[in-house]
Amino acid sequence: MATGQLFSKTTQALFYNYKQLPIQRMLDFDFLCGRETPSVAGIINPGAEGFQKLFFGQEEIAIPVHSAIEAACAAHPTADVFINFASFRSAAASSMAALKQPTIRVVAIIAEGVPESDTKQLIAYAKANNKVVIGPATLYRPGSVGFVSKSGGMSNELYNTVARVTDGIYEGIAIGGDVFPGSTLSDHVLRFNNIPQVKMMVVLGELGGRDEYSLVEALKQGKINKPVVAWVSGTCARLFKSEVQFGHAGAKSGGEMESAQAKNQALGEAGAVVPTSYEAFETAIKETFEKLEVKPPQIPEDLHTAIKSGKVRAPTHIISTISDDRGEEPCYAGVPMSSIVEQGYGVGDVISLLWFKRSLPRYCTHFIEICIMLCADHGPCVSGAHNTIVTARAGKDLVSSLVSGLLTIGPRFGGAIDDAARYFKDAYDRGLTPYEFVESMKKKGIRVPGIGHRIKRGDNRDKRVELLQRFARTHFPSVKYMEYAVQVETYTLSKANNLVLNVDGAIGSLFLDLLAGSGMFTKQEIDEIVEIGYLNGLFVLARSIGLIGHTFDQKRLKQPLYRHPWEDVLYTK
Ligand code: Q5B
Repeated sequence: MATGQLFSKTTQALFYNYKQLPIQRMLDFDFLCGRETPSVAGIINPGAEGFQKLFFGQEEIAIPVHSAIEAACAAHPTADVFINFASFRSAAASSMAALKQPTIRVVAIIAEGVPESDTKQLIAYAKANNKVVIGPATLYRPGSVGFVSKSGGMSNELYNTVARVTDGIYEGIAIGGDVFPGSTLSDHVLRFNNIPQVKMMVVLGELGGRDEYSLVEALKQGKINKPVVAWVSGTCARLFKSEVQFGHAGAKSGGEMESAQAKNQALGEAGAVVPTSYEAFETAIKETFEKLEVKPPQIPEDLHTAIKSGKVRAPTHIISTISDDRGEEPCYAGVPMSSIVEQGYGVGDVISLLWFKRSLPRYCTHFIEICIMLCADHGPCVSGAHNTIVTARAGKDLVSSLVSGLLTIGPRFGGAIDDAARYFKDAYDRGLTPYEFVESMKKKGIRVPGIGHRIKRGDNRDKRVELLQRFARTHFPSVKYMEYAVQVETYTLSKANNLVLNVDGAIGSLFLDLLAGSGMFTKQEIDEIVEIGYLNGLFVLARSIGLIGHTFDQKRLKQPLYRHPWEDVLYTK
């Protein structure tokens, strides 16, 4: 970078305080300017670390986020500009911290109202250390407009205008307002005319002198073949009774020829695009640029904004029918939370809404709740609880301990409800006798799901099964599937004393009765529920309660790492 030059096309900054919008605007500006690297190398967000996703043109990029200035400077030693978006209360402290970093050369403070005494200290420190403190910088957009003006002050105004309505400035020159400038407006316009990257010229003259006439001559002689949009300011001079000297030495209308009106007219007649007033200058530049075959780069519109304005449509990636949290309050299957609470809904009702997408009669939801309560736990020795206990004692967290227990739920342990419902329904609907059903299963080598237990026997029945059966016989309109399961049990018990109807079999058969007898489901819906397999969910949900309890229990008891005793293993070759 040349001596004295503050910024180049590769300058990178650290952005202090996470403000998504201004950072995104900077990156959009980079993109428009054709920068190859983003001007923001890193973000400092006190106390937070990670990455922030932002757009660089159409691409998403991840900008590193650092929790402290020192860390950011160490990570990005070539980022020598510090853009401080801290509030006026804290901007001084963070700016000073940045100035003290050897890698930081320029600090730009955005806040207004920083205490003067603090600002003076910053200035003094910056001067002593050959650093620069600046406020918000003026940016320009590089493009294909050659701009020449007499006034330096007005150039800034026009840079902004040109950047807004074209693809930006290729080169901007203020020749100065003296009577005899070193170079003239036409010198630069003729030079621009030979630069291929310059597609049109914008000229801002002013009253006084005859410089604009050299441009008029050049236009008349056909020396300029690119569009020229020109305006000579100072048309208000005629409103004054006597001659007026404007800011520049040369800006006084000596006679009619030097008036802004005369020069504008001459330029227009020579072929320049001359607006009717300064206010119309911007539109004239815009319209002239639009006629060129130059397309300014466009910032891609955010998808959310484009969808909102109806410009685009985008396919959704997820379809959901059971709940919605977009409104004032979340809804389960269309029922708002407040109704669920105010109408005294229970867990059974919530399961009805979220699993079956409908409100079921109270006896159904009560049955669901009984299932949950009865299956919540069955002591520490069953597969699930054992795994959870071992995991908790290995020092694992709640979710790991819970999940390790849940993973044992399957065809042998707790996860036989769906298969029990499938096989009992199929056998009953096909009119198979219990004998035909059990023997056909045996031939296929399949154990009857819902039948058999490790400790329950014909003379030591499962109390849970009895409780469920009693409730159903009292409240369900029909218990045909359950009665069929009982007949199957009678037959299997005749074969072996452990082949009782177990809790999975009781729930599986009774849920078939609930689905068929409640009148709330079509035949097709029942088939779908059985086919998809909703019912193991009851055991998974219920047993989670117990597994969580076992985790807490082990942690409360501060139990050490579990090791299975050698004596309990048969070592054999
Ligand atoms: N035999 C449950 O078996 C168990 C037979 C069968 C025909 C059957 C077994 C089974 C189906 C799956 C099922 C849910 C593995 C159970 C639950 C939750 C729990 C758990 C808790 C809780 C038990 C001995 C003889 C053999 C077998 C024959 C066994 N079952 N024949 N159909 N279903 N059931 N699971 O005691 O001739 O000697 O070769 O797979 O419904 O998980 O509390 O513990 O709340 O946590 O190990 O209640 O029944 O019997 O394998 O030694 O078999 O009976 O073919 O005949 P066992 P085995 P044979 S509830």
